[in-house]
Amino acid sequence: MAYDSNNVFAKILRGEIPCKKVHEDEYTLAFHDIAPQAPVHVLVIPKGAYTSMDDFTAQASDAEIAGLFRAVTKVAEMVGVKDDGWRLLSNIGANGGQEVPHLHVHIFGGRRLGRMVP
Ligand code: IU
Repeated sequence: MAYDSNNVFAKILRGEIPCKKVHEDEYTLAFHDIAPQAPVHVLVIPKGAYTSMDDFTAQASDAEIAGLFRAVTKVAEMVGVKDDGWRLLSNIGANGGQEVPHLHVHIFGGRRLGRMVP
């Protein structure tokens, strides 16, 4: 699937839509989810134009891939969930329930989370 540059996270990256920013670096932007599902619910997105983990792992540079995962752990620490445990999740494509077609990983935490049930 071709990347849609009009998706909402692309607009956030371009500064056309505001977000509650947690962290930004060369490779990533992290912000609070607009409809949090847990006391802590943050999204981390790459700055590059990737639809999902599928094209990201196929096309991104090693530096972009490392940058995303390093940012995830840094953000978990910044929002105070790292020591208590937290969850990382990425929905991929239609069956995965992905709504926004720009790669994003969810960080959930701040309470004991329910078990993952597909
Ligand atoms: P999903 O993995 O694509 O299903 O998750 C998309 C998330 O993006 C979801 O948790 C929404 O609440 C969140 N979100 C947002 O934070 N800001 C927005 O403007 C929109 C969706 I649209």
